[in-house]
This record gives sequence, C-alpha cells and structure tokens, in this order.
Amino acid sequence: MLTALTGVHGDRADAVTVAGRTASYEELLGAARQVAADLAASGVPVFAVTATASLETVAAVVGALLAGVPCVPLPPDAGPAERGHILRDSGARTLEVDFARRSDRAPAPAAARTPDDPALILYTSGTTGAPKGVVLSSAAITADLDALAEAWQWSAEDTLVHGLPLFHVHGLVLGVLGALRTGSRLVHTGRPTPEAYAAAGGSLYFGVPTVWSRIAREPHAAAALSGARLLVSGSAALPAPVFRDIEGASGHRIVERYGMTETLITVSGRAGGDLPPGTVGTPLPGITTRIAAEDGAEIGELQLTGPTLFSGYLGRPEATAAAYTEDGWFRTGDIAAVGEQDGVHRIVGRASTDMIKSGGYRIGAGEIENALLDHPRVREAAVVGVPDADLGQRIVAFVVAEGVTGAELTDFVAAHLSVHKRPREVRFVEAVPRNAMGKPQKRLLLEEPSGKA
Ligand code: MLC
Ligand code: AMP
Repeated sequence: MLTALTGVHGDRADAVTVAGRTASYEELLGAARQVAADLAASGVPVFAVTATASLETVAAVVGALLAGVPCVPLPPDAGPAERGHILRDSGARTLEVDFARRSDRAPAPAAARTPDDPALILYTSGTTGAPKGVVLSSAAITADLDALAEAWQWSAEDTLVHGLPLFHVHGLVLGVLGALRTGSRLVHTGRPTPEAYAAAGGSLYFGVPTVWSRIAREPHAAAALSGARLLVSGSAALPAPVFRDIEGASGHRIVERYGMTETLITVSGRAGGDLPPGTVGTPLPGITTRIAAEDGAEIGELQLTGPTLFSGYLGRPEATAAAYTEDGWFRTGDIAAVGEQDGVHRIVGRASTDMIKSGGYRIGAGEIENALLDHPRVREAAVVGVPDADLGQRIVAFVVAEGVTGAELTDFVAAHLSVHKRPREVRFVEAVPRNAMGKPQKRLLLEEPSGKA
C-alpha cells in the first residue's frame, strides 16, 4: 500500500509535513519500523492510536500496517464514554509512539497475512446506538486509492494539502495513505483554516464543504489557490454558491466526490472534467451503482458494489447483513439521481433524518440522545440536524429537563463523547411529541415556535 516508502520515487527532506513538523520518507519509515517492532514485542492484537494531527499519528498508522496489526484511530478529544466504547468494542490497546525513536530493520513479515485481512477499523455512527467499527482491508484501501489516483491524475508530482482529522476516511485514508501510495508530498496544516491552505502552496487540495465555505468567505485565501492543479470536496454536499465563489476567486471548478466509511470513495468527478455544482461525477473504475427507485421514479436509494467495500462491522454480523440487499448490493442510505445520458450522479439527501452530517462529521441522532439521557437532569431528548450555512447541518437538541442550562448540556456531550458531537443549540420543551408507537415526531418539534435556546 505504501509505495512511496519503498523508495521508487526517491526521497526528499520534506516528504511529509504535519502541523509544522517535517520528515523524509526515510525518517518516517524508521519511526514506523520502531512502532512495528514495539507492536510485535508487546503482542498488541489491535492498535488504538490517539489520532492527533501529528507525525506520531502517521508513524503509528504506518507502523501498524507494516506489522500487520489492525489499527483503530481514536478521536483525540474523545471523552470517556466514546473512548471507552471504542476500546472495549475493538479490544484495542494503546502504545506510546516517539517519532525520534527509529529502527532501520524491516519488521519480520506477520504470519499468513493477506490483503483481505483487516488493516483499519474506523468507528462511525449509525442512526441509533453506539458507533460501530467499520473493518477495512488493505485490498479495499489500495483499490480505492488507485482508482482515485487515476480519476484525479494524482501522482508523485503533486503536493497534497489538507488539515482534516486523521481518524476518518477523508483525512487518514485519502489524506495520508493516498499521499504515501502516490508519492505526492504531503502538507497537513494541523487545522483546515483558510490562511493555512492559502500559505501551503500545494497542487492538490482536499476539504469538506465547511472548509471550502470558510475559504470562499476569505477571497484572498481563495485567490491564493489559483496556482493549484485540483481542488477536491467531499464528505458532505458542497453548496452551489460556495462552488461559484471559489471558481470566481481561484478560477478552479471544485471536483466533488462521494463516499462513505463503509464503501470508501465510490463516485467522483475527474481532473479536467467540467461538471456543474451539485453533482458528484461518475462511479470510479470497478464500482457499479444502481438506484433503487419505486415505481419508475428517477430518484431513490443509491446502492453499489465493488472492490472498495468494507469487510463488515466488527463483531456485528446482523448489522453487516442488514447493510446489504438480498441480491448483495450495499445500501448507502443516501438518496440519489443519475443522469440518463451521462451517468453523472447527484446526491439528493439521506433516507433517515437521524443521520446528521455536521462539518463533514457523521453523527447519529441516537448517540447524542443517549448521551443527553445520561445526564441526571434530562428526562427526554430528541436530536435533529437543521440546515446551517457554515456546517451544512447543525445539531439541535430538544430536551425535557429542569435545573440545568443549555450550555451545561452542550459541555456534557462534548466531554462524554467528543467536541464535534456537541449540540450547537439546546431547546427546552414541555414534552417530546410522540406517535402512537412512542416514536418521537421530530418534524413537529421543528415546527414548534415555543422551543427556545
Ligand atoms: C467549543 N470548543 C469546545 C466546546 N465548544 N471544547 C470543549 N467543549 C465545548 N463545549 C472548542 C473546540 O475544542 C475547538 O478548539 C473549537 O472550539 C472549535 O471546535 P469546533 O467547533 O468543533 O470546530 P469547527 O470550527 O466547528 O470545525 C469545523 C471543521 C471540522 C470543518 C474544522 O468540522 C472538521 O474538521 N470537519 C472534518 C470532518 C471530516 O473529516 N469528515 C470526514 C468523514 S469521512 P480548538 O482549540 O481545537 O480550535 C467521510 C467519507 C468521505 O465522510 O466521503 O469523505
Ligand atoms: P462517513 O461515513 O462519515 O464517511 O459519511 C458518509 C456520508 O457522507 C454519506 O453517506 C453521505 O451522506 C455523505 N457524503 C459524502 N460525500 C458526499 C457528497 N459529495 N455529497 C453529499 N453527501 C456526501
């Protein structure tokens, strides 16, 4: 998977920069080999990496791949509930990583490893319950990275710039492993701020729509990207005004691509293409898609098959089976339409309103409701995602509670789960309206004028 580390593209002193610290491939490989040796010596079965934006995280993940030990990246701000769940559910253990400790000895090859064995386990939320571990094999990851390299003409000539979190597909699989497979220089900016993107001087830029929207509001930063080769957006829908503002300031028409933790990136625009805003392109090589539409309708659930799909939810065969149709297609839960002539895909929405995308993070309403219900003052909770110009959707929590403030409940969720899962707004209500089955009627809550922050 890590072609660049074999030396085929040569080495450079500035091969990988993360949050202001720089390493050559040789230095990264040395640190990763030391991690691999430590993993072998300690017998860690699954490696939990606290995924700060740092060279240590890159060395830890590469070390796990070298050692053949599945790696679970942990959000660095995960509170005790989220961290505890991930560690218990995966059986993963942490291990200290020091980038200054290096080994020049290749690790002994792990016994009987195949490309279909688990490489990464990424935790992601469903509509209800705690996050599930999505098991990704090396074969799926390399298939995806090679398909993206072809689609974006991504090569060792590129300098990739982004500042995305290193515990999800976008920042870790594309943003780190992609650079180490293609041999492109990597500049991770620590945080994805407009100023940092503008200053990085890259050829290829990755961002979630919130990042592009913040850049669009800083015309100087957007103009500074005019020398780039390709700007790519994904993880949530890119608003058309953001697309147009970035084009106006930088001359670039952002290429949008679509994916999921479970499927990796499956549909994308191409370098040199000219797609209108609101479209995510065509399936990548090897991917087949279909629309499950009722009675001749043109829009419906997007379903797909291909070599980039996950191996299953860790320890949850029923949930894995439920993610597929009877005839073996993966159910994305996204509603899409496909152009009849050109096969260009448009993502229209999600089948379930209980799956929220905020700042490109996938957040299950049920997980936030359970966290709120753990607070002794909260009697009922219903969580929704409402449209937000900056975040795409923002989390709004409706609660029945006394003797606690909205800010206290926000901090409670931020501390127990992680900061990005906190409600941005808490509204106190008399009761959560429910139907005859006891299911919350969330639409009614949004219509209610009396709920206040
Ligand atoms: C605020 N903060 C708090 C707090 N309120 N801290 C503790 N408790 C509270 N109550 C602090 C935070 O610690 C942070 O500090 C600061 O406020 C801002 O945090 P934030 O509000 O969460 O950041 P925000 O600006 O809203 O983040 C926007 C963003 C982020 C775009 C940078 O949403 C982001 O990185 N999104 C990327 C998500 C992503 O990669 N998704 C890909 C999924 S994979 P400080 O000091 O840290 O600033 C996928 C597949 C695919 O979807 O297709 O790609
Ligand atoms: P995650 O598992 O965090 O990767 O989230 C996957 C979800 O992100 C998908 O099911 C979509 O709902 C959403 N998504 C990803 N890319 C796009 C895109 N380009 N346009 C619209 N939604 C997207």
